Amino acid sequence: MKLCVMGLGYIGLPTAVMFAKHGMEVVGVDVNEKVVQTLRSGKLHIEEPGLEELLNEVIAANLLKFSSKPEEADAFIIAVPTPIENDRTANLSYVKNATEMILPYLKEGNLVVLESTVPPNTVNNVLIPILKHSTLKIGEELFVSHSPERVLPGKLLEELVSNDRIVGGINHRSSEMTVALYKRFAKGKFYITDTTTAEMVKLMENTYRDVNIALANEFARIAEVVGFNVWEAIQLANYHPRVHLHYPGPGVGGHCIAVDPWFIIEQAPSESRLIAQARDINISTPHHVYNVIETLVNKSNDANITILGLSFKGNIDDMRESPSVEIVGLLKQNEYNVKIFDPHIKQEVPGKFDSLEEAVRESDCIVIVTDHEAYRKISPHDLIRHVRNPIVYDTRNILNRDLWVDAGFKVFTIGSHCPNINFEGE
Ligand code: SAJ
Repeated sequence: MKLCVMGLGYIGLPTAVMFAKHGMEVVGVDVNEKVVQTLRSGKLHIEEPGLEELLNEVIAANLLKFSSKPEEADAFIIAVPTPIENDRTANLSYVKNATEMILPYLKEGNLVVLESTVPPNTVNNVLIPILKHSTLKIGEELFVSHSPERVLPGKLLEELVSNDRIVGGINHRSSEMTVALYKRFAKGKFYITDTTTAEMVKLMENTYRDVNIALANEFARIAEVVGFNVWEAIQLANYHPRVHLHYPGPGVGGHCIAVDPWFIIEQAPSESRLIAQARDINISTPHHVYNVIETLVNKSNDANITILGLSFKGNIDDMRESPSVEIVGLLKQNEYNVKIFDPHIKQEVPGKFDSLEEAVRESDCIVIVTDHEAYRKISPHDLIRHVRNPIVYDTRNILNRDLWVDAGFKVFTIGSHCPNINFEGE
């Protein structure tokens, strides 16, 4: 059986590799020629533990090849990005383009699975009208489903296998074919539903997290005003068997949680009031972090701020929608000198240093923005020699407070009482 995967990003590539690893002949297609060349040479253009080894294994076994054009196959998976426009509506141009690209290659009996996260009714209102341009009868000769990816970057290979899958076919046959396809490697449970429900399930999962994180961020701001430690309070509240509070931080990043709620708001704006409010709180959180930094340093002093972390969350190289980028931008706009250190980000970023020591030299405030494991291991006793003012602001609560205080740092943590901080105007 042959598979054609459209889109070789964070989801399409590992998916293509997994199918090849499980014996399918796979062609991975990407419109970006550079991505195709990189992958052909056995190198990755993204960071994901374990993926490069597996990629080379399946290339060597002749099971996976890469191209900028689709080929005839038994099944097609569309895993292209669905970015958000400035007006906060979904940009479905990649989905449309990928669907149009496969049209000439479709044959009777084929299955088309949309994996990209999309607003409700995209399969019915966008995919099907394009697929109707083939001469095949939809649902009888051509089968279609939506099976959203739900894997976590950094744990992709493991979660592709172990996660449960939602399968929303346009009819039962489409769903059954989709289940049979993914069963080649997926060990989780399969739940069959209709396409619109499948689209909504994915959006609801991520919206649940966004709203829950907004609540945690709100509790953090309340803690700073009222005077308690939100981290301890959340931990204690979560001992209740039916309470699962999320954690505050510098804001919500990534291409999923910061984006997906808008896909619901777009379709039902008047009904999505809580979802929109949560988005507002999370979007304003980097500004809150900036305001706290302002209160911690003496601006007249030509202040140097060290930002630890550019990726939107720990131990990955993904900067999409990262709150850190927003915080750096705000600091620069306000004429702070910003030095950045992030061992996971390989690309050039202005102000980014390759060594921690250089990034903290003459620093007036070190801000932990990303919860990279590497930052937990920093020795404050070594660091203090290089800084100008020993102040650290931890927006992830990852530092060993006693250790840093013992080394001579003033430690501030988001969501705990910071004396002398005035949050006026937020
Ligand atoms: N964050 C907090 N507090 C928390 C949890 C997360 O501030 O308690 C922040 C993170 O630092 C990050 C952002 O939220 O900036 C999102 O991180 P995440 O780990 O929650 O989400 P993603 O975007 O890496 O992955 C999510 C996952 N969805 C769910 O857990 C419901 C993943 O399973 C999905 O596959 C992915 O979105 C997606 O593609 O939709």
